[in-house]
Amino acid sequence: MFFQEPPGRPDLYASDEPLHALLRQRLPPEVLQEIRPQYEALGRATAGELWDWMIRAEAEPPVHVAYDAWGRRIDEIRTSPAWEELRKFSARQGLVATGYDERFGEHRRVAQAALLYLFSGTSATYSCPLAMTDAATRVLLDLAPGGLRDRLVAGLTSRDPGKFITSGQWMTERTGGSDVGNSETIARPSRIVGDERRYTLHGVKWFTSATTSEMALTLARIDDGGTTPGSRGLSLFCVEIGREPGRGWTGIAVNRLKDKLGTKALPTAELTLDGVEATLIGEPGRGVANISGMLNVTRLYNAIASASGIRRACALARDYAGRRSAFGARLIELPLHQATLDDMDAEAAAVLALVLEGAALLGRAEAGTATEAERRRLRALIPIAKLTTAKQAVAIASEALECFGGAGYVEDTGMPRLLRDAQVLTIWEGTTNVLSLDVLRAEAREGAFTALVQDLVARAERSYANVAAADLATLRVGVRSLIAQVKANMGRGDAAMQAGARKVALTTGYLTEALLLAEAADAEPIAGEHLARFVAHRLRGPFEG
Ligand code: MFK
Repeated sequence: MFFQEPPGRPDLYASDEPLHALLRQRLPPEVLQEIRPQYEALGRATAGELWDWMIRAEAEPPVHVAYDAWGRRIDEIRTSPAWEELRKFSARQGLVATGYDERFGEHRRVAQAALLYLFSGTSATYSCPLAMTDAATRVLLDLAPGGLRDRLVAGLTSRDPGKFITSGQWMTERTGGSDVGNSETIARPSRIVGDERRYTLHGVKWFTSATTSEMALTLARIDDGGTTPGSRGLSLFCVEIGREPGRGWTGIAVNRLKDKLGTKALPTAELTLDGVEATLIGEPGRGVANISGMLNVTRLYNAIASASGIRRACALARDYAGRRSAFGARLIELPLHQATLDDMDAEAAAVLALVLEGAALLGRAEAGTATEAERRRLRALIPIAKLTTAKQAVAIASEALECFGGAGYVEDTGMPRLLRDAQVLTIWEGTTNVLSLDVLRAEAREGAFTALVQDLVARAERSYANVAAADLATLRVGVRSLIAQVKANMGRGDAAMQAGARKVALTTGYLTEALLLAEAADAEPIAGEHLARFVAHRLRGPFEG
């Protein structure tokens, strides 16, 4: 009797040639030499303990216990022991800490992004609490009063599992996840402690991820005898969450956990803030602007999670193709299946190239070595990278399920999870449309899109080794068409600009990926092959050669 051999557990570092090549291109040899053993260990973990914890954490999703047996409100959120193992692993590997490690200078974010890329897809979305922890660190370092900063940053960036803490980010309210300016939560002045202005918060936060964290950043409207409507009335606060065993949370009630399509291991809750104390961060009324520093980090993490999910999906599909036979051959030997897998790998390489460019620019901006043009380019690149890679993550996850045939649609193969977990990447941290409009605003404020396009023009005009002339010609035409499209939209007025923003953003994302692959091809011919495939299936029309 025939039984199909299941897919194996690929080591996601050892087999990732594009990653090896891009890291050689992006990191100085001494940095790469220092951190490579960690990449190798993480790769082995993706085939070992991370895989086990991921399966277990998904099988034991968080449970909200509102009351104890005697009717006392306890609001415990019980997560799997495997979720705790993922927390400890993250600390030991310095997944947040590496982004602040001065030893790596401007390369810190690339070094870190590669770690996160190896981790995210096999982490049961533990990458979400890490994203918000990292982003909170950035905001506290940039804006928090000294006392608050000193109390929290050491824990957020600790490599010691006993000291490592995580942060949530509570932005979404019933009035809107995208239109944050409608937030209803009120902040009432309470007291001053040292250099900290404390308030009590009152309202409902509708969608709070990583709800088991020790702290959270959130927005509220200061009420000092009256409130200011809209986003100009919002201020940024840090909540240090107090929980007493058997007595619930101090000043917060957990209403319920969300029943989500995917990210099942990740606790996401509705909370009522009922007088919880919080510390003001930055100027009153500058909440949206101040939390934006956080959004830039979490959006990069989102793009990294997309790249990681894509890579995992491709690796599983390829592994399986070597084990499954049909039509008298292994799938890997069938030309059309082989071509499909090659196209998927090319897309994975393109996405990774974009993500590492975002990380490189962020690292330079944070280390103070970015030029003014690079800072503006980063401002546009982050939303474009987030929205483009998220769409690609859904497409590739769907393709990977197809590579498994019916098995890809059956829960206990683990494959459907790839698609469910990818779908959130287009939604949280700003939907495709919201981010496309963000690019328009960033252009209006600081010429961010112009800086990005200027860089694309310069890249398209260069010559490259290992890139076919026809492919480079397609990219040159693509950049010219993009500029023409933007000018045409501008000429038709604001509504046309908005209506066309998504197409412009996605086209820019794909062109950036392609031109980054072209650069990688200078040193690594394989990148030129990936580019050829990527150009053929993403950037050429269906009837072009
Ligand atoms: C796997 C890892 C993934 C991580 C998972 C985390 C899970 C968390 C679940 C969530 O989804 S949390 C909620 C995420 N929510 C969002 O992402 C909100 C989406 N909406 C937006 O991004 C809107 O564009 C925005 C709320 C920012 C619009 O609000 P406004 O009030 O219309 O803001 P406006 O006027 O555009 O900008 C206000 C100020 O902020 C301006 O500064 P100035 O006042 O100085 O002019 C802007 O320049 C600044 N700003 C806005 N966005 C910025 C920014 N600055 C820098 N970067 C940005 N991205």
